[in-house]
Amino acid sequence: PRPAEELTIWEDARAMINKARAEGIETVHERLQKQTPHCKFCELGTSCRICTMGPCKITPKSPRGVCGADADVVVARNFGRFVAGGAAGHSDHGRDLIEVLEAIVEGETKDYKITDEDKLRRISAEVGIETEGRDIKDIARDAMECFFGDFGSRKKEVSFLSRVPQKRKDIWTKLGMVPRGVDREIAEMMHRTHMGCDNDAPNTLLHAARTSLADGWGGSMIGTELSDVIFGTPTPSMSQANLGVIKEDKVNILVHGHNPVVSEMILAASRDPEIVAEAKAAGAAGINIAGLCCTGNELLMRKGIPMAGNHLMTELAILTGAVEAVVVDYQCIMPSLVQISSCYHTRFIDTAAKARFTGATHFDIHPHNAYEQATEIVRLAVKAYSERDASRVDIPCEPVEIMTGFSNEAVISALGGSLDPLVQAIAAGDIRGAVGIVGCNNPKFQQDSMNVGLAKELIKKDILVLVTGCVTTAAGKAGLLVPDAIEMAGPGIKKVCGALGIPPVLHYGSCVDNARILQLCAALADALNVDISDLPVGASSPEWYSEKAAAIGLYAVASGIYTHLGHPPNILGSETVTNIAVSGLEDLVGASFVIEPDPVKAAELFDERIKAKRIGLGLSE
Ligand code: NFS
Repeated sequence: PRPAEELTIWEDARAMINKARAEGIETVHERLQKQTPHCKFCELGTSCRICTMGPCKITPKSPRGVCGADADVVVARNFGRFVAGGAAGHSDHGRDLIEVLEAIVEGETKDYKITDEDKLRRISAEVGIETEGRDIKDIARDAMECFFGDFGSRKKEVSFLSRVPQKRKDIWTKLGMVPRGVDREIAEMMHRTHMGCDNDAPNTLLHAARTSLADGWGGSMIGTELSDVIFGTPTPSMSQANLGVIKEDKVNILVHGHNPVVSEMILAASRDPEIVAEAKAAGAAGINIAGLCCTGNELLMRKGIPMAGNHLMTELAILTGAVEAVVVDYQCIMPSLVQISSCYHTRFIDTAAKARFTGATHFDIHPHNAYEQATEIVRLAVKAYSERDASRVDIPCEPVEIMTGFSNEAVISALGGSLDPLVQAIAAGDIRGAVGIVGCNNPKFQQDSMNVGLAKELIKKDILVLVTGCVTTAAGKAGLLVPDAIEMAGPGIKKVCGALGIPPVLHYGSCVDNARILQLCAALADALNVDISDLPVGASSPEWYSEKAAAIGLYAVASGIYTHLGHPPNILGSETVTNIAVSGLEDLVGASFVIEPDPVKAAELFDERIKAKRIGLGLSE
């Protein structure tokens, strides 16, 4: 096996990989090795399994599938479906928030409420709902109807397109890329890629972009905004990250997945004095909730709950031997967690009808029973504590401090009520530009080497970094999410962030919260009276793996944001598709993808891009 040092840059991860090996427990790294080399056709995107005349693979000797589809068509169809899968994930998550809002409006839950009434009024007004002098429940009902409507077929465009600069919308209109309805675009992608429909690769790709826009400006944005309405809009606070947030003397519950709906209830139940007393009676010092992946990000942003780890830490967290329960909702949850939990006293609990795991304990959680179910789950964890084997516990490090909670609302308030100071800092060149580094871990890369490496390089060049998703924990563990990290930044960032007392790398939330970054870019473009593609900004997903990340990358590009990926999607089997992705899109939407595995080189590419955009705006380089 490859040495742990090669697999990850982190001490806590290395310790747990070695513990797994010593205990004979298989992790993602061993499984990757067994799966390597991967199928070349699948890697290139040139295998087709969408009908039973096949499956087909495109080779020089057989350049067309049984139906006659060539490499371009096969690759474009596969990629289109890949993006649709990602958009479906984010957007179905968004829909779940509308259903919670519905339960609140209909009086079917006492566990959830409207926490940020101001925000509900604000976003309702933005989508054209009358708010003046109306009762909050009536506004909420209209907002619920409006957002449910964004998923359907009766609208010409999703409601939050009200936030998109007119120039951008004109481009989308011209290209036939205006997202009409979330479910509609996803269903149409499935239709177009059925055998015998859209057999023109560029045309398929335009619809893939439209589908991704329905995610970014539709489902994801609704998910973010309603999560803020229901659970509170994030404000800056301090917390901690890495495996050291798991506490030896406490009942440890890890919440994992993406949606705050269940995890917020687990958190509330863990603070129930009666259950805390039960934990103490069992000999524990208390109950400790820590997060993994994006559910972790949601609780971190709003409640300051510490982050145990990102994607490649999820298996390793259980290997500490000190986790009583892993409570999951959906997405990015490796099924292997069930097996690893069973090697310890750890209870693995699934909570969503649409994401069940063989071997898990299932709790059927809905808005009407959520808190009561959560109390049962926390009690299960308390019970498991007495079964913990102290001789197998190893918590390999002390936690690192991080700052979190940078919603746009929090940033604007820190700036004194408007974006003007940020615009001025950009104009003056103190902040030369901004890049959102987002997305995952992938065992094909040394964990977090690129996520951290790129962030460090960019801030040195006075480029502000915003992080979401699994890059959050990476940046946090590297010490980049604290105000002191300005010491690692260039002079301009040091001056501006130093004066504001904020880090040079800002935690902007979970992956659906990339919608916050879209909104910020749109607001900046409006403030400068330009298009988003004119801004000195970029996006990157260095270590991405998921369909969701592909959807994010594509909506960033389609929104006019130059986007870096550490490795390509499975499209290289088609020259046409590859060329569109890395250059052709530039002419169409004013931005494209760039693939670069080296973080230093990637930072240079961003530097060049930002220079060019600054000059375009009449600013100094
Ligand atoms: Ni994003 Fe969040 Fe992490 Fe990647 Fe998965 S948790 S939605 S997909 S792995 S960043």
